[in-house]
Amino acid sequence: MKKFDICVLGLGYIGLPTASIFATKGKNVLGVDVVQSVVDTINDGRIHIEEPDLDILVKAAVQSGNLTAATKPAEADVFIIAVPTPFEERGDGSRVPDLKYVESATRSLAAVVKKRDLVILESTSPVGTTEKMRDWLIEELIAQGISEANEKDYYFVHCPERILPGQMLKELVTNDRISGGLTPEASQKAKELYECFCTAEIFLTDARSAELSKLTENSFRDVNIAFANELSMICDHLGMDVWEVIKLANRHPRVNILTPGPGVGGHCIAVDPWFIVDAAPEQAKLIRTARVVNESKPEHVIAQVESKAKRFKEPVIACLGLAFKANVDDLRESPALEITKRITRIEGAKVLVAEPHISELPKGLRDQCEMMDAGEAVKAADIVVLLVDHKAFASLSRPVLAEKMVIDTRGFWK
Ligand code: SAJ
Repeated sequence: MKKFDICVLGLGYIGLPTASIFATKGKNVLGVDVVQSVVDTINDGRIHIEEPDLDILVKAAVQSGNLTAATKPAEADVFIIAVPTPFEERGDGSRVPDLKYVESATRSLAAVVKKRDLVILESTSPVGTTEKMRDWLIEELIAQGISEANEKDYYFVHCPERILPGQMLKELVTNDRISGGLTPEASQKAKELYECFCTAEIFLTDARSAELSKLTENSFRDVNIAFANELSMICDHLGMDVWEVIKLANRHPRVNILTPGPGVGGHCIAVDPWFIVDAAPEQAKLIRTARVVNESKPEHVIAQVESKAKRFKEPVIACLGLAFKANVDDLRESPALEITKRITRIEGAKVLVAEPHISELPKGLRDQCEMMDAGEAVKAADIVVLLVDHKAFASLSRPVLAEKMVIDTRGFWK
């Protein structure tokens, strides 16, 4: 079996750029994904997700011979786990973290890990997950007959990813990082590894502090977006222009209100605060309320569209954008998608969808609406609902828009 420098488990939005950048820095990297088509695409030097310049990086990494992909891990000195950490929705409305992907990735290492290897968790995870990762691995090694398996023989670290979709390749290099090990030696080893491409500071801490600081960053942003979204609903209630209010308030030297939108999406900010709420439900009042406010925003937009649609017998409604935010193709937890699905249920409505970042409509919309170019959709519509501020929508004809009923959830045309 070939031995690699690094084995990255999970070749999604985090794992693929990380594996590729290590490969272009001369490390011999094996990328692992359970989906065969993803593995084939990468081995072909192509990508299965959209991110600026990622295609160039992956192609260079594969062509150099330093990046190969497979469905199973192999021997390496370092293992990086970058798999999803979703939540599970309980009947009572509470959400609990679902660590099944981290657990199965960790257990899969038992067949290949050797003493002194470094095992890094990059996936955003609830407090205590790095300790669980250690326990799962030792348990699995013992189950496979290595009865002397001991946690002291391996280095376990949490190094949360912090990169922003749309600017991943830049932020991968220039963002400060946190290296939180179960031991100081583990933190130090991971720091030395990331220094091969990270030009910013790498801070050493313990694993639990690393886990909570990552969750805190995204919860901080969620709370701030909730403030903007709540303000937009207050302004709608008062018949006022939220963009004007925010513009003026932001002229105060210590005020910086974020931008309201149709809700908060993506696999990070809409998910991570729940991990804190789950861990400390009595204490996390503000964080929970921010989630509730942001989750209520799509409903508010739907009500606005329904109210305008009532004025037509058979309204034609153009929904602009399905992605969770501007200039990406990611539909995970997207409020735009949720709103569009609900709009298709408005009686008598014909729904036209423009989403320049995807080539076909997702399931659940395919039979309910028509996908078309944004300009054509706007021309044909009675009501235009701007859901995502994609650059591609900036050139839409203002005179044509002026003739339509417009719901601009992002203040894009202000
Ligand atoms: N949004 C607003 N108004 C704003 C800013 C964002 O409505 O003023 C919405 C976006 O439209 C989107 C959602 O919030 O639906 C999240 O977008 P985002 O750009 O704020 O963040 P993400 O989810 O793309 O990436 C975040 C980043 N975290 C922080 O900025 C604290 C990123 O650095 C993390 O690496 C990433 O989560 C992650 O993977 O955890």
